[in-house]
Amino acid sequence: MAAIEQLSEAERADALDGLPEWDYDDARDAITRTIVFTDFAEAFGFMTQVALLAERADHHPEWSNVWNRVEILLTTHDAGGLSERDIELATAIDAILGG
Ligand code: HBI
Repeated sequence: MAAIEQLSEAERADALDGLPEWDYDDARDAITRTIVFTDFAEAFGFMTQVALLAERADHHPEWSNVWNRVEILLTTHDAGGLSERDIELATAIDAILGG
């Protein structure tokens, strides 16, 4: 599989335009999103769906869960920062949440 490239600043700006729910973490060159669900069952159900996506994509989030709250950080370790894989996973996550 070809090496995955870190996005340039221009590519990143374009990509983030399409991901208004996500914040940019400059220190990690990553994107983050926090979602608050009704309860733990809702939160964990969401995490289960994302886990299956991540396995299929072979691209995994850095995330934490406290009861009904899920905090997600996406970056590409192999690229040393944000890559197209993160944009694709964030887009798929937004689709699970209904845009
Ligand atoms: N997930 N976020 C993230 N970043 C990676 O670089 C990454 C991954 N999941 C799997 C993975 N890399 C492996 O496929 C490679 O390290 C071989």
